[in-house]
Amino acid sequence: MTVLDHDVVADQLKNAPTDSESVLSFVSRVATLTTPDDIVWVDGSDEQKATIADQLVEAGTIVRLTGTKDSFYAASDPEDVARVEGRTYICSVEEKDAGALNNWMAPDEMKETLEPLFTGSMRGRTMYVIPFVMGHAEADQPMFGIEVTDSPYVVLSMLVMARSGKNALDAIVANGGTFVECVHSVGAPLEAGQTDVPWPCNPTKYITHFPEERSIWSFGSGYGGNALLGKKCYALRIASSIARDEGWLAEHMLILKLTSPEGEVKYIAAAFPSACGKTNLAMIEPTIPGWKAETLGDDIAWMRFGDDGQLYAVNPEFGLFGVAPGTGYSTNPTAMRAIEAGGNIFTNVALTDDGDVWWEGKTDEKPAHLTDWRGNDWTPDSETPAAHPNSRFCTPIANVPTLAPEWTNPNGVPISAILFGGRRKTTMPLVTETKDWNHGVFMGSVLSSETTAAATGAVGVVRRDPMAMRPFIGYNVGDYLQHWLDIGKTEGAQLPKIFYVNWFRRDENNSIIWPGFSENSRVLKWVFERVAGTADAAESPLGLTPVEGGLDTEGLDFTDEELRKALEIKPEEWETELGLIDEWYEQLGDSVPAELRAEVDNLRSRLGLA
Ligand code: GTP
Ligand code: SPV
Ligand code: MN
Repeated sequence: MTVLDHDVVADQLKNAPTDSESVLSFVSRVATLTTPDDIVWVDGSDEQKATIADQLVEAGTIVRLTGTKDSFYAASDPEDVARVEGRTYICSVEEKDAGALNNWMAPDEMKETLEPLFTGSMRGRTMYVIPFVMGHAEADQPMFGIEVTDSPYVVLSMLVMARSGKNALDAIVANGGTFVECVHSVGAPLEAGQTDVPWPCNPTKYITHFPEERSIWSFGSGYGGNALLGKKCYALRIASSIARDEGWLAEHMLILKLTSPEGEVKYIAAAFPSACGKTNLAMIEPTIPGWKAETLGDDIAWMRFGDDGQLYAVNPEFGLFGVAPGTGYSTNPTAMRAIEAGGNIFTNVALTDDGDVWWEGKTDEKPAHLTDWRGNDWTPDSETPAAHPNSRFCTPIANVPTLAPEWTNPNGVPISAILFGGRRKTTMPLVTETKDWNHGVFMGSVLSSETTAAATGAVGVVRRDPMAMRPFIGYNVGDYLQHWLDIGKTEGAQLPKIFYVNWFRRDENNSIIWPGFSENSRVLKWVFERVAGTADAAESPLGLTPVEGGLDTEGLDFTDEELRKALEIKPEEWETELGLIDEWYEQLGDSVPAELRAEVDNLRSRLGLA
């Protein structure tokens, strides 16, 4: 074991920009273990960013684009393209606290497993120290972190995705020096004289969380949710565990502001699983005259009760890490304009011959020649996609032309409606309103979706994904569902209404029935009017459904028959679904709160299937 002696680390820390005991002791502990050649403190300055980008270009990790302003292209190792749920662990002290959906290992055992991997893992590399704050440093309860990483690609991405750098470090120190410790290594030490590869990583991967210590150790991957530790690891897994203790919610949700033609404003949050439409809905351009939508967040919402009993949501992030394929002027013009404004890092999309990027769906017409994400020549005749299905654009949220001004409010916006939804070919109607909070929590607890490329593994398989949080709940799923029920019992709570939506239902010809994308504004209008008390609804076994003519389809080429199919509740589909729900609750076992089991019985009897 080549551990740096204390003097070497002390020397490396000589020019540290802080004398905070907690910060220095964390950085020195990790440096002593991982033995980097050098330590660089990320300050967020343009100058430092430019130096790091130049080094990455030189190393062949990124390519500077000429077609989009201040933007770079990166291609990952083909084995490092998505979150690795099978390698993700919640290392709570007690196994029961990780629950039925998480991989678990005892903290001591995980530390013993990680120690040999991290020992000397940064040899030959620079260790970067990235102080960051999720949400606003001025929030009532600021949420700080420090990520140390040996990946300069992670540094550039974190500078986009989280408020990072000198200001964050100053705020950490000013607030008493506490932060979530985030340690990341690509796990590819370099021997003297060894040449590096463009995307260093390690076939062994561990994405590990210690909820009681509130620390994160990630090894072997440079990719998105595995490596940008402020995002899923902190803002969802660790934060959900903090939120449970403190009585708030950390959720996989977009936040949207809607203004009616009369000027009335409502804020909506929506949870859809990965690659199921959050970024698209967050940037929707309504097609109905007079309605306006503005963006607050596209992936994560932290919701705390305000003094008025309403749930206030903030987006803890600073950037977008959006799915590239399917993003184009016809589907998400707002995202395209944000990308055009520059400052992007694209990963695993395709390169055009004139120094720009392309992905399936960016334009209707395919370029005649590209370099695909694997570095091979590509033409429209190629049999494989040019961009990886989970390729991403990493873009400053400030670029979003529809960003709501409330985005700067450290304590967020009051949420009137929560939408749950997934990708289902059958069974789930376009929209339903749940009867009350518990019924809404039930519908969230049985949320189901076909799997996508956002995580490694099979794509297109229906799985249950409670509140779209299955891969992100940092504790026991049963406790999580109970926590949702408890939130509903909070004294004086002015709770949002909960809806369930499905943009992806198919007809007998396997065509998606609902046009989706900007036309989802029609569903949002109904949601808005239900919350405002101005739209009628009819009882249905699933809750409440639009009355005839209640969903505004004016100007849309959509027949009444198509609408009927989109909203239909088919008894035979629900018979199957109830069986699957029973199986799901069985899998979760005793942890399922009795109140939710009662909801299954109620649903069964409303469907006449009891
Ligand atoms: P993560 O960033 O992984 O959490 O994904 P996300 O939930 O933000 O998903 P995103 O908005 O990026 O959409 C993922 C895919 O779903 C894209 O390929 C979209 O084109 C497609 N999609 C989004 N909204 C709709 C819709 O209303 N209808 C249809 N048919 N497809 C949609
Ligand atoms: C998701 O998978 O839900 C994402 C992308 O938003 S990642 O950052 O990789 O988690
Ligand atoms: Mn996501």
